[in-house]
Amino acid sequence: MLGNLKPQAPDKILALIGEFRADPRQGKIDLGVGVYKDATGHTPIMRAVLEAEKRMLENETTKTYAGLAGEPEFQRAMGELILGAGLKPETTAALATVGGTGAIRQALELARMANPELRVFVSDPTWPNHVSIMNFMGVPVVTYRYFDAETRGVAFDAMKQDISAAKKGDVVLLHGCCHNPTGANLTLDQWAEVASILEKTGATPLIDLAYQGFGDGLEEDAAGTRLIASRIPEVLIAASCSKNFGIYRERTGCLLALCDNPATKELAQGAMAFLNRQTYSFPPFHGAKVVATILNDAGLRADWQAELEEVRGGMLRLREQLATELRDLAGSDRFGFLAEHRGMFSRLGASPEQVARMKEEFGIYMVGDSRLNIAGLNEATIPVLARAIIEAGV
Ligand code: PLP
Ligand code: TYF
Repeated sequence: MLGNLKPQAPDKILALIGEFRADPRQGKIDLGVGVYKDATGHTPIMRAVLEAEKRMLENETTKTYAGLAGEPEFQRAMGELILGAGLKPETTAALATVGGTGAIRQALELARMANPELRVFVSDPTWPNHVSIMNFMGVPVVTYRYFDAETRGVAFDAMKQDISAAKKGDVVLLHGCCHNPTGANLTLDQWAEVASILEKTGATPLIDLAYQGFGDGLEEDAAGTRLIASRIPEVLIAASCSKNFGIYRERTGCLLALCDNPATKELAQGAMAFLNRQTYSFPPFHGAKVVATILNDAGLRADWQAELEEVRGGMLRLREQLATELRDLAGSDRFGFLAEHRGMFSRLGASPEQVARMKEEFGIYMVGDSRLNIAGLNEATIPVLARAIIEAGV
């Protein structure tokens, strides 16, 4: 039976990890997979996470099953982190999931249970896993234009035109902040225009919030999501704790379904718990407990926020240094977008040949669409990258 299986194309981003490791060159630079790294190339465990784990080790007395939809303290803390004072617990269903990816998958399953004819509108480009999951599920994907290859900003008029075609029963997938892979984001005024289109069409937004705290700050990065939540009656939010808590391998995420009345919330909550049960029964506990412990303790929370701010500020400084270096080398401001983009990624706008040349000649690894992970840089490698970009003819 299993011999009938067909080979699967590997994830291009994850494949880069192996390729980079196999490269024997000394000065190679890894700007591939989206994992935060400090100046030494290490992905540290955050201080508050270590402290929360220490407390858990001291206090936990059982490993019996916990909540099928997650623990209420985690659901509540995540709801407040994402929605702030706008959280309405009586109409918000919440589910602990296997990372942000699990939240996206369960959101799509939930939407398809509610509408078997579901179509999903996704930005062109988007995180490749979005499209891959939808293709695997057999859910039709419609792309909307998003990235302006000339300015490397958002092609907002085109985006508005394309998402206007989404109808009631369709889902429009939006990146809450720190767009992956481009780094180009909507302004708050543009979020308001998107909300007006969704109001008019009745389509349901699914907001993928994987980088809250990595762009302009915890509150700022949630502002678009909060605006949509304040205006649209039904909103799905798939949040990841992998990046902002640095707990990638613990697989921690959460799906929120904002409903317009308590009866619908009960239906959604029941369907979401059912989806967990059908997929893996109970969601992972450890990472969710770490997150709840941090968010519900003033001291740990303050320390976590301070460290997250250091991480965010460090990436912003790297962006500015790279943009400055390139301005000096290019003699123009055409790479100024690198300082405007937010989050871990920027799409450089290099051709596949130029990306290949940077890898072969300079040992610089980025994703084939010229997405680079800013956190993979440090003060010493910025000039190396800048020279490679110019020499490759970008
Ligand atoms: N969504 C986006 C846009 C991402 O970049 C990621 C990356 O890791 C995820 C969701 C899911 O993350 P995870 O499943 O590791 O929590
Ligand atoms: O885009 C990235 O690099 C991160 C990590 O299948 C990632 O989101 C990449 C691919 C994948 C899972 C996670």
